[in-house]
Amino acid sequence: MSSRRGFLQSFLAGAGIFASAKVLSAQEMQLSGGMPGTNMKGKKGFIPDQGSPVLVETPDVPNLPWRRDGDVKEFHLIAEPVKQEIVPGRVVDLWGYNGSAPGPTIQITKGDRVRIIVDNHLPEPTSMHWHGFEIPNDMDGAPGSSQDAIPPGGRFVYEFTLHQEGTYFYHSHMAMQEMFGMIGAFVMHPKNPYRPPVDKDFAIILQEYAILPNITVPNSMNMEFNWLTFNGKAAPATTPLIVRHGERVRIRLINLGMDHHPIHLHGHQFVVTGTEGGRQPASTWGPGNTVLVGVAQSRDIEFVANNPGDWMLHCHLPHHMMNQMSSMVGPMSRRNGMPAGLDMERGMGMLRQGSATSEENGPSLGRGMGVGSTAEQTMSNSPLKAGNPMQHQGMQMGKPALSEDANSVPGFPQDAFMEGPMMAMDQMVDKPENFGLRPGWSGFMAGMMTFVRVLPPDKYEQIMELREKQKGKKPMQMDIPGMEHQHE
Ligand SMILES: [Cu+2]
Repeated sequence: MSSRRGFLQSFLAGAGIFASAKVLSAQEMQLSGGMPGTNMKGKKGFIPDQGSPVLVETPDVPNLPWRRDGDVKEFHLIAEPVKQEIVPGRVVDLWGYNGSAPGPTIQITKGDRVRIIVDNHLPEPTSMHWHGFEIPNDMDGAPGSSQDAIPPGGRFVYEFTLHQEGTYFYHSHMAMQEMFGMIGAFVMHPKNPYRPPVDKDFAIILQEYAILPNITVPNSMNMEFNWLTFNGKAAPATTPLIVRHGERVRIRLINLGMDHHPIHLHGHQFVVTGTEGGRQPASTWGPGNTVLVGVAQSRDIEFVANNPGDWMLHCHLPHHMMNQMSSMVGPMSRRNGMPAGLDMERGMGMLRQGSATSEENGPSLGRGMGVGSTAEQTMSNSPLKAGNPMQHQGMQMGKPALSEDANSVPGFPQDAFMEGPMMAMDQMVDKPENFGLRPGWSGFMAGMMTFVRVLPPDKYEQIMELREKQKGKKPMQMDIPGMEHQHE
């Protein structure tokens, strides 16, 4: 990868752009306000009278730097394999762009002419589609019809002028590559902010992966998923959206997977102000708190953060609020040695024999995910007995986590205690944005889930300060015994 680093360095140096995210975002913010028309070209830092739209923040995903070449904004995307840490200790092999899956966020202003150089560092052909863009057909990135696929080691240069506004995205137009992480946000800002203007603007990309235990490569053929992510992270590793009490907030949700996701916000009503086709007229805005983001769609929601607190924002499909799912619920899971459904291969949709509807593949206790589900868990009948993992959870919470007669209640166990190690990992996911959350919070966060933290001014400033201090520093080291071996 040294050649790539060398290239990137010269690329960035040539553009006068620093690799520091902080400098970059400040510069982009100036520049994005300075491009309302061709008469402004070259005037760095120009601020239009009517103000600029705020820069979109994509938690856990960088912005893509760019350089100016005459009237053109030039971007560079490298399609390549990526090591993505979904939660602490779980590094998986995805494909993405510029070291990130999802790829970095591109932000431009309506009217911009852009050039996007796409290099293919994958072992197979790829192609880049600009989803929803009204651009010439030969720039559309449909392999076989609008262009030849980009071969391994190859390059394709896309160039077009953008006259649209809204939440768009780019993605590989090879279907299985789409399920491997190859998507990124492409925000087209209006020249002047919409009314009412927002104070904070966030983007979240929804993705899902099927990854067997002890394996790092997703099964892109699968129809059921055990890792559900916001911007490449599953809760509690997602980074909360930090908002000052009273601010107007926009969240742009983008979905490209096998499922539709009903995204729900606690504590507030919002309005849907945009789709993958751009801004919606205000006359269509009605209150809601759950928005269905269908496959290949984007939805912009806006609300006034008028209710202080740490509010959950999550997909409301129950299975999408879990990590590393396996068939461990229900009374049958309490009997030692009882098979709980299919074996690992068939549980992931890889049939060995018979049709999908044949008797042998018929109803079972659920699809196993391997470890901990192919065979039933060996567990004590007394949850509070010494040595039972549940006791640990109970101790953590300061009181017994389960009632004495739990085993006599039909359906037990159902909930979180059975999900993975299910220990709070507050320290492992420590970051400025999590500062001040209620202790143990992380034990109840999983899958497509994060917080919108509506903070009073003092707490808001405190987190902003911590964030400044944290910049440029290495991520927090994990000091949880037993987890070290999972790192590379
Ligand atoms: Cu979902």
